Amino acid sequence: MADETLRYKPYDHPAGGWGAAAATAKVLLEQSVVTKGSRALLSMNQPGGFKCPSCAFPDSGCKKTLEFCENGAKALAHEATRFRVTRDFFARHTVGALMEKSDYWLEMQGRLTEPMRYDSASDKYVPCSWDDAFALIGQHLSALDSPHEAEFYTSGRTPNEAAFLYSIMVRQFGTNNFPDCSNMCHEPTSRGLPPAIGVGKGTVVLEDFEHAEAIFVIGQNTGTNSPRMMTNLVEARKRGVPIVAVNPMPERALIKFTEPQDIVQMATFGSTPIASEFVHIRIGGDLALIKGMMKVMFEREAKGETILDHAFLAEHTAGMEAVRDEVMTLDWADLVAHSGIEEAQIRRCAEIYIRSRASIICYGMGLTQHQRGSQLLQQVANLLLLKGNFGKPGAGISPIRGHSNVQGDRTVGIDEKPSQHYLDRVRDVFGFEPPRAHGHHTVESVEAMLDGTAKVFIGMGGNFVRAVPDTDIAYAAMRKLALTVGIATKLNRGHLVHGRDALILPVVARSERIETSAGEQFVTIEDSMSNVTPSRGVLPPASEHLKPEVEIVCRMAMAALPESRIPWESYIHDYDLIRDKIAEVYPDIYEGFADRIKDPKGFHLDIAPRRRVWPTPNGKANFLLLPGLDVNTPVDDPAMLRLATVRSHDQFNTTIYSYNDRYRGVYNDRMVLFMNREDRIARGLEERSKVALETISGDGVQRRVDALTIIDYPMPRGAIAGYYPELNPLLPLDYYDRVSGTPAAKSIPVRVVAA
Ligand SMILES: Nc1nc2c(c(=O)[nH]1)N[C@H]1C(S)=C(S)[C@@H](COP(=O)(O)OP(=O)(O)OC[C@H]3O[C@@H](n4cnc5c(=O)[nH]c(N)nc54)[C@H](O)[C@@H]3O)O[C@H]1N2
Ligand SMILES: Nc1nc2c(c(=O)[nH]1)N[C@H]1C(S)=C(S)[C@@H](COP(=O)(O)OP(=O)(O)OC[C@H]3O[C@@H](n4cnc5c(=O)[nH]c(N)nc54)[C@H](O)[C@@H]3O)O[C@H]1N2
Ligand SMILES: [Mo]
Repeated sequence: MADETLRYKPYDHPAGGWGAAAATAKVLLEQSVVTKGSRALLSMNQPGGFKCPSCAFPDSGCKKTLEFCENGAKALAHEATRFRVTRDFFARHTVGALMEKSDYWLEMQGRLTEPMRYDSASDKYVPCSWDDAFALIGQHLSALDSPHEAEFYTSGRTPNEAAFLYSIMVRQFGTNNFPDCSNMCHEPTSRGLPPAIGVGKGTVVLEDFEHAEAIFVIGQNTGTNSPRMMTNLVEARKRGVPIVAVNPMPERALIKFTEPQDIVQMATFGSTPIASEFVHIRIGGDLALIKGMMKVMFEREAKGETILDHAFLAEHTAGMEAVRDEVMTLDWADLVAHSGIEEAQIRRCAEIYIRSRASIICYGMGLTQHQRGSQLLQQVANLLLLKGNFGKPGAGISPIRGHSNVQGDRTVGIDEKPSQHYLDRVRDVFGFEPPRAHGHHTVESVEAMLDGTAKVFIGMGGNFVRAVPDTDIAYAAMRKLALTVGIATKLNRGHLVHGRDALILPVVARSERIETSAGEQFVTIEDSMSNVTPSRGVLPPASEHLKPEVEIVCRMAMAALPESRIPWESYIHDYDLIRDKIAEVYPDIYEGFADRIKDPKGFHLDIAPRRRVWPTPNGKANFLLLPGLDVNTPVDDPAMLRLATVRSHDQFNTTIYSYNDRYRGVYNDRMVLFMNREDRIARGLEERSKVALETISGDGVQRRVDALTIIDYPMPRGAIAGYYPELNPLLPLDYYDRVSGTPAAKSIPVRVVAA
C-alpha cells in the first residue's frame, strides 16, 4: 500500500527531463485516457488543432513537433478523462455529503454530463432540461429590482466568441458587474501599466526572447505554471544570456532544467543551468531591488558615465526627474533591509541590466498580488524606460498571464470598468444604450452578496468561492443568493456552496469538437503575447447533453432579454457572425477578423508601445512614483510573518491533480508551511510540528487555519509560503490593491500559534 503520510525530500535533480515525461505518462494512465489523450496531445497547439487549456504562454508557431508540457498534459488528461459525473452520481450523494469531500476528490469524479438543478427537499442536484434551466435563469433575472443585483463572473478559459457575447448580453441586461479571475491575477498589469506605457498588456513577442541580452524572471514559477516558457529560457541560456530569477523560493526549474524535448539531454541525463543570478528576495522586497538597481544607474550617471538611453528618454518619456530624486534619497541600508539581499548582489543585478542592450522583464503573481501591486509594476516600467527597453527587438515587459484566454476575455469586453469609447462602439454596433457606471470587481461582488444587494451569481467557468479571499465569509455570501449558476466542465466546490436555487450547466471543453447546424465551429484565444489563434477541438464531447459556451450565453440572453433585437439564435450556429461583430466593435485591432483568422497561425494584435507609440493622455511613456520601500503596509508585530499563498506543481488553480509538489520535494500533503529554519527555532517549534496560522488584521474577524505541518525550507527570514486555495481563509476580503482590486495573496501578515 502506498505511504499516505507527508514525505519531504528535497528534489536535487534538474526540473523537466524524465521526471516530467514520467508524470505525463502517469496522469494519462490515471485518467484512463492513454490512447485518446496521447492522440489529442498531438493536436494540442498545432495548426488546425486546439489551444492548450492550461496556461496563456504562446506556442512557437509550429517550430516544434510537440508543443505541450507536463502540466499541459495534466490539464488535457483531466479534461479528456474517462470518468463521468452522471445523474446517478448526484442521486447517490447529497450536497451536504459532497461538502465533506476534498477538492481533489470532487475533481477526480470526472466530467459533468447533463444540466442539474438543486432540489432543497432532498438536498440533491436533480436532472433538469436545458429549456427549464434557461427559463429559471430568465425568471430570476427578470425578477430583480435592478440589473445591478446580478454578478456575472468569468474565468479565463472562456474563448473570445463566448466572452464577447456574454459581455454584450450582460450590458444589454443593464450592468457592468463583471467580476473575473483577472481581478485576482494580472489586474495590476491591466490597471497599473496604462498610465505608464498606455496599454495594460505585455509588449514582447516570443521572438524577442531570441534577441534579449538579459532576462529577468520575477515572482513567477516558470517550470510549473508556464513550462513551455522553459524552452525560451533554455535557448537564451545556451546563447549565454544572463537570466536573473527573483523569488523567495528557489524554484527548481529556475535553477536547473532538462528539456523533455531535447533528445540528447534526455539520453545523457544532461541539463541546462537556468538562473545565472538567483536573487533570494524577501516577500515584497522587489521594490527595494528595483529601486536599488535604479540607484546604481543614477549614481553612475551622476559620476559622468552614460548609462541611460538619453535619446529615448528625451523623445518618449516624462517624469524621470521626480523618480530619480526619490530614488537618490534612499540609502543602502534600507534597500538591503527591505530586499533582504546584499548590496553587492543588487549591484550585480544592476550591472547585468546596464550591460544588456535589450532586456526583458517577466513577472507573475509574486509581483501582482501585493497591496501596492499596480504601483510596483509601474516601477518595473520605470526601470525598463531608463534604458529604452520598449519598442526594440529583444526588449520589453512580459506579464506571464494565467488562464489560457484571460487576456482575450478582457480585450473583448469582460471589464467592470469599460471605457466610454468602447461603450459607444457597443451602442453603435448593437443599437442599445449600455450602462455607463462602473460595475463590481471580484472583491466588490462578494461585498455586494454580503450586504444583500447581489441576488444572482452566474459563473462562466471557474470556481469562484474557492478562488476568492476569506473562504468562510465567501461561503456565507454565496449562500445568501437567490440563484447561483455554475457553467462548467468539472464539478467543484462552487457548485456545492450555492444559493436557494442553483444550476450546474455542463459545457463542451476546449479539446472537444463543436458541431452546429452550420457545420464544425472553432473558437479563438488571445495568448499572453497578444497573438490571436484559432482553437478547434478534436475529441468527441464528453456527453451528448453538453452545450458549447456560446450557445449557453445566447440562450441565457434569449431567456433574460425577450425583447432583444440582437440575433442571438444565429450566433449559436455560425461563429463567423460573432467574429464579424467583434471586428465592428474593435475595428482598430480586429478589422477583418473572420478572414484573418483563416490563417491557422492566427495574427498579432497591435501593441502600440512596440512602435514607441504611447496611448497615454500626454502621449508619453510616464515615469510614475511610488515613494518609499513598502509594497505592503508594515505591521508592527515582531511575531509577524509574511505568507505567500502559491501553487504546487500538481494543481491548476483550485483544481488539485494530486497531493504532491515534486520540485519542492513535498509528497502526500498540501497542508504544509515552508518556513526558514531560524524562524522556526526562534518560535521554539520542532521541525514537522503541527501549528495553526492566524491572520493579523484590525477588523476583529478571527481568521485561522489549523493542522499545518512546518517544513524547514530555504525561505528568507520573515517569509513563509503555503498552498492556495487551502490557505484562502487567512486572506481578508479587504486586503487588496486599491488600484486594481487584486487581493494581496502573496503578503498576508500572519502569526504562528500552537495547534
Ligand atoms: N500548472 C499550472 N499552470 C498554471 C496555473 C496553475 O495553477 N497550474 N495557474 C495559471 C494562472 S491563473 C496563473 S495567474 C499563473 C500563476 O503563475 P505564477 O505567477 O508562477 O503563480 P504562483 O504559483 O502563485 O506564484 C508565483 C511565484 O511568486 C513567488 N513569490 C511569492 N511572493 C513573492 C514576492 O514577494 N516577490 C517575488 N519576486 N516572488 C514572490 C512564489 O515563490 C512563486 O514562485 O499560472 C497559470 N498556469
Ligand atoms: N490565495 C490565493 N488566491 C488566489 C490566487 C493565489 O495565488 N492565491 N490566484 C488567483 C488567480 S491568479 C486566479 S486566475 C483565480 C482562479 O480562479 P478561477 O478561474 O475561478 O478558478 P479555476 O480553479 O481556474 O476554475 C476551475 C474550474 O473551471 C471550470 N472549467 C474548466 N475548463 C472550463 C471551460 O473550458 N469552460 C468552462 N465554462 N468552465 C471550465 C471547471 O469546472 C473547474 O472546476 O484564483 C485566484 N485566487
Ligand atoms: Mo491567474
